[in-house]
Amino acid sequence: MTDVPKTHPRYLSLTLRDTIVAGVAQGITSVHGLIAHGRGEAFDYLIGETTQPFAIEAIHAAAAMLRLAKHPVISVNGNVAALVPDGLIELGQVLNAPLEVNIFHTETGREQRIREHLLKHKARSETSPANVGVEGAPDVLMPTTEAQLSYIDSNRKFVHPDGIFKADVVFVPLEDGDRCEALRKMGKAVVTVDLNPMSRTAQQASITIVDNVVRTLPLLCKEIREFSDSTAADTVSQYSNEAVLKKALQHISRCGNG
Ligand code: PTJ
Repeated sequence: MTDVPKTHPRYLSLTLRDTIVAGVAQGITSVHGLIAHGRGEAFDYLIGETTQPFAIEAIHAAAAMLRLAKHPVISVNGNVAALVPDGLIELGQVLNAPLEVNIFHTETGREQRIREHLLKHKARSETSPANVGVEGAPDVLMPTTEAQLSYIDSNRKFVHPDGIFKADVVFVPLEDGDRCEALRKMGKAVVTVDLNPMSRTAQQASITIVDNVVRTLPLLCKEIREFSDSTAADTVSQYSNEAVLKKALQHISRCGNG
């Protein structure tokens, strides 16, 4: 880790950089993930590096949708595994949902290293007896060749038959676009977290939380815990992703004007 003093005005942002760089060094995060992170940083800067009201609105709807889901699944790539392993596991616990490793950039052994990293953070696996007894710990599912998504050619098409393949709602933070479109075409709802409100994923998801995933996860877990099922269906039906994305874009353009 670099020696960034806590008093540095950009301490948090620089610490996150260290975390993602460490992810690459550990072979969890793709080197391409650094570029994706930089893109995210730029949008976070424009957003004000805090969770804005349009993100709160989306988090509220996402909590309702995930609470109502019959088979929710949390998709994990190399960036989120490095940035928020504990947050992903907490989300799996509150939803009683599995985590599924699914990466875009194919690299030998990276999927396994992500799995092991999640297990170290107390996820569970049939082949990891150490964590089997951990109460409520989510399972980690791996991609297979037995189940494949339609409408997609990349490595992301390989999924687990009991995971993303049969999910009704998929939580897909920091996505590259193609899979979000494929999942929607397959009739699944997609909740994403993406700092860029103009990305293809942001535009195609059912619910887009325009916020940094490190700020979103604790808020989302808290909302899910507190949500009343009696109001969830109304929250989902009244939500407009288009309107929320418009608010995010308006916020960004106001920042630009001064
Ligand atoms: O591990 P892999 O191989 O699956 O690769 C993961 C990345 C993220 C590299 C891959 O999915 C990718 O290339 O993604 P993109 O197309 O660069 O899109 C990533 C999106 O996430 C961009 O719109 C970024 O602005 C956004 N983003 C980056 N960091 C964050 C973020 N959104 C929320 N929180 C962040 N910390």
